[in-house]
Amino acid sequence: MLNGIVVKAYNSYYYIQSGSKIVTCNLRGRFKKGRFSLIVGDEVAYTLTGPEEGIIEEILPRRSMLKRPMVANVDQVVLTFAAVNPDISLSLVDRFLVIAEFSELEIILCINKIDLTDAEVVAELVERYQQIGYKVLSIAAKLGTGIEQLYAQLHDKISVFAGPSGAGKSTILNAIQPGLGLTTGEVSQKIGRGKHTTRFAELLPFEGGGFVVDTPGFSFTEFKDMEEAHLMDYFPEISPIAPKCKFSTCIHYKEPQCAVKKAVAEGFIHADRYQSYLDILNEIRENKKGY
Ligand SMILES: Nc1nc2c(ncn2[C@@H]2O[C@H](COP(=O)(O)OP(=O)(O)O)[C@@H](O)[C@H]2O)c(=O)[nH]1
Ligand SMILES: [Mg+2]
Ligand SMILES: [Zn+2]
Repeated sequence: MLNGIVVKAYNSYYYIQSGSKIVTCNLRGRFKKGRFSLIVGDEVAYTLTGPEEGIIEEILPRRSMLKRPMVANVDQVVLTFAAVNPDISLSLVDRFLVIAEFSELEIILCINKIDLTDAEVVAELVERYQQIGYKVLSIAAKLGTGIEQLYAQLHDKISVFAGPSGAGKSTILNAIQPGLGLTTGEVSQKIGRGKHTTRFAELLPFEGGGFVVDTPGFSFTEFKDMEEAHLMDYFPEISPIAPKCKFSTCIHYKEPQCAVKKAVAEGFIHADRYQSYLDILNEIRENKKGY
C-alpha cells in the first residue's frame, strides 16, 4: 500500500497528495458506515486502481484536530493581524491566542502592514507579545518585508493561517509562494460571508515541504468546550503565577489574596491581558448557563 495525505475533500472524493502527485480516491466501502469522518490533513494508506486513481484502505491515527476550519494534524497556526487597516484589536488577538493554545498548536503571531504605521507602534506591539513568550514577526507582505523569516518557519509542517478578514493572509501566502495565486483584496461582503461559512479547508503544498492552509479565521465557538478552571492554562503569563494564590481553586476573579491580581496591580501581567481573561471567563460562564 501507498501513503498520502488528504489535501482536499469534495463530494465523496478525496484528493491525496502522495509524493509529488495527486491521486483521486474513493473510500473502501466499510468506512462509509458508522460515525466515521475523514478530513483534510488526515494521513491514509491507499491502493492504486488507475494511474491517478485509488481506493483508501486505511486511515492513520490523527495527531490533532482543529474543528473550524476542520483540519487534522495541524502543527502550527500563523495568527495574522494588520497593524492598521483594519486596525488591530488586542482583545481579538487574545481570543485567537486562547483558541490556539486550547487547540495545542504552536503559534506564530504576524503583525502585517507595518508599512502603514510608525515603527514605534509596531515595536510596542511586538514587544507586548514577545514578553509573554510568543514568537512575533512584523511584516509588510505587499513589500516583501519579513517574508523570509516567515518562510523559514513553515517547512515540513501543516500551518494554518488565521486572522481577521483583510489582515493580509492571502497576500502573505502569495508572497511566500507566488504560485499559489490566491485571491486577495476587496472581497465583497456577500462573497466574504459565503466564504466564512466554509467549514472545510484545502491544504496547499508548500514548496519548502509541508502544507499551508488559508482560512477566513477561527470561529470562537470553542470557548464553549472550555472549563472555567482551565482558562488560565491558555495564558502563558498567568498559569505560572496561579500556584501562589491563597486558594488552590482560585480562578483569579473575586477571590481574596489572589497572586494573579497582585501581579496585574504590580504591572507584571498586562491589564489588557487580564481583562481579556475576565471577558472570556464571563463568556464561558454565560455559555454554561445556556445549557
Ligand atoms: N499596505 C499594505 N497592504 C497590504 C499588505 N498586505 C496586504 N495588504 C492589502 O490588504 C488587503 C487585504 O489583503 P488579503 O490578503 O486579501 O487579506 P485576507 O482577508 O487576510 O486574506 C488587500 O488589498 C492587500 O493588498 C501590506 O503589507 N501592506
Ligand atoms: Mg484571504
Ligand atoms: Zn488567583
